[in-house]
Amino acid sequence: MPTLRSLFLALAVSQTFAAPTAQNTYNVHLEKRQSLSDWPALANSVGWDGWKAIFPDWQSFTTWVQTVGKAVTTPGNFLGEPGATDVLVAWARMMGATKSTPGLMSAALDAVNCEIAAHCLIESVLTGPDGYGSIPDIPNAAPRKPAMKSRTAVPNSETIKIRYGPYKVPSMKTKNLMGQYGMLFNLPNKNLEKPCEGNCTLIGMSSGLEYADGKTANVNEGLWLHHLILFNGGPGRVDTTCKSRDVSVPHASVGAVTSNTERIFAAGNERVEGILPNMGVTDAGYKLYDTDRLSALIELMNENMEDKIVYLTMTYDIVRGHPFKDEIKIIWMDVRQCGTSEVNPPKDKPQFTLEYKWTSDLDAELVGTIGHVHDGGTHTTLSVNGEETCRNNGAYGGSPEYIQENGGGHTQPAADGAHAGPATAHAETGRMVHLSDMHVCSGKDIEIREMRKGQEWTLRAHYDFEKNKGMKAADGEWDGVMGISVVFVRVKGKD
Ligand SMILES: [Cu+2]
Repeated sequence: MPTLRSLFLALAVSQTFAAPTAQNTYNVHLEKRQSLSDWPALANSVGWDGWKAIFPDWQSFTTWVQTVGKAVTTPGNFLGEPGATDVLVAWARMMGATKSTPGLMSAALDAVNCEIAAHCLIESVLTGPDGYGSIPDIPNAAPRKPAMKSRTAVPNSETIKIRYGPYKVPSMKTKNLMGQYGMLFNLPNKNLEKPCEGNCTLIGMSSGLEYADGKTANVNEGLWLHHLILFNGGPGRVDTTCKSRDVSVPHASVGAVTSNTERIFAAGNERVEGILPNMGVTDAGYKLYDTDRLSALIELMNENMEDKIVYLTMTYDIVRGHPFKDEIKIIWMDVRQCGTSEVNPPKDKPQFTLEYKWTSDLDAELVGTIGHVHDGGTHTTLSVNGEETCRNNGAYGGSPEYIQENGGGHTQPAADGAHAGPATAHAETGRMVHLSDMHVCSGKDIEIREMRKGQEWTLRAHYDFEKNKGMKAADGEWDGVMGISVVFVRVKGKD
C-alpha cells in the first residue's frame, strides 16, 4: 500500500492542476470554495483498510460518510448548510472528541512535517499540499514584537503587538480538500505567545495581517484576514454559549473542550478593535492568569496567482497584575453557534436576517459589542427580551485597502490549456467595495445595560445584497456568510 502521505500528495497535486470546472467521479463541481464534495472520493481512494489504520473507531466513519451524503444537499456548498455542524461534530467524535477530551481534530498543528497519517490527512484538508500553513520565520522580517506606545490612557497600560506566523497561503491555483482555492482553512494554533507572563489584565484586543516587512496586507492586494477566533484556556475557563454542547467544533479544532476554554475575541477582515477604554470602561478588564493558554483558529485567503507569506498580528492592551475589582466577561453570540459559523444565504432573496437566541445565565452589565458580518451585511443587533439594546452598523470601502479595482478579475490559467475561466473568488468582475468596519456599540449606544439570569438575548445579522455586493463563487452562488457578536459584559467583583 502506498503511504498515505504520498497518496494525499498525489491527490493534492492532481487537483492543483485540474481545471476549475472539472467534475469528480461523483459528478460534483470542484470549483466552489467551502465544500466537502471531495470527501467521498477521498474516502474511497484511501479504502477501508486505510481508514482503519488512521482511526481506532473506523467503523463510525461509514456512518459519517453517509451523514455527509445526506447533508450535502447542495453539492459544493456544505459548510453553510444547517446540518454541517452535526456532521463536523460527528467527525470530531470519530477522532476521539468527547465532552471532556478534544480528540485528534486539532492534530494539524503538529503536522508541519506530516509524520503521522491522521495528521497528514487533516493537514491536507486544511491547507492543501504539504508546505503551506505555519512556516519557519523569514530572515530579516520585521520584529515579532515591535515597540508600541500605549493606545489607551489607562494608567500603567501597555500596548503589546505580537506578529504570529508566518503563514504561507496557497495561491488561487492550489486547492485544499475542502474544495477551496487559495485558502488556509481554520488552521489551529494551539499555543499563541501571550502578551504577558504571570498575571495581567486585558483591556483591549485587535487583529491584523502583515507582510514580512511589516506592511499591511489587505484585500486591495488580494489578501484576506478571513477570520480569527481567539480562545483562552485554563482552570475555570468555560465557554458561556457552547458549554451546553457535548462537542463544540471550534473548541475541538484547537485541542480544547468547552469546560476548559472560552472564546474571547473574533476578527474578520474588517479588523474591528475591541478596546475597553474606548467603550468607556477604564476600571475593569479580562483577567489573564499564569495558567491561561491562548490559542486560535486562523483562516486566511489569497486571491493572487502566487503563494503569499503573511503574519497575523494581535495587538493587546494590558495592565500588569489584577488591579481592578470588576471583571469583564466575553460572550460569543453566533447565528451558527459551535460549528464553523457559516450560513448559506437564501437563494433569490437579497434581503434576509439571521438569528441566534441565548438565555442568559449570569448577572452582569452590558458594556459593548463587536459585530461581524460578511460582505452584503448591513448591521447586527442585540436584543434583550425582544427589545433592541445595541446595534453595529457596517461601513464599506472606508479606506483604499478595502477597494478592489478588479475584484474577481483573476482568471484561472488552465494547466491543460483547454479552458480558462474565473477561479473561485467572485463571480462578478470589476470594482468591489468591501466591508471595512463595524461600528462598536458601547456607552450611550446601549439602550438596556442590565443582564440578568433567565433573560432571552437575541443576535440578529441583517443582510441586503442590493445595498452592498455580496461575495459569490464562480458558479454565481452566494458564498457563505456569518453573523457573530462578541459581547463584553462587566461582572461585579466581590468585596
Ligand atoms: Cu466570517
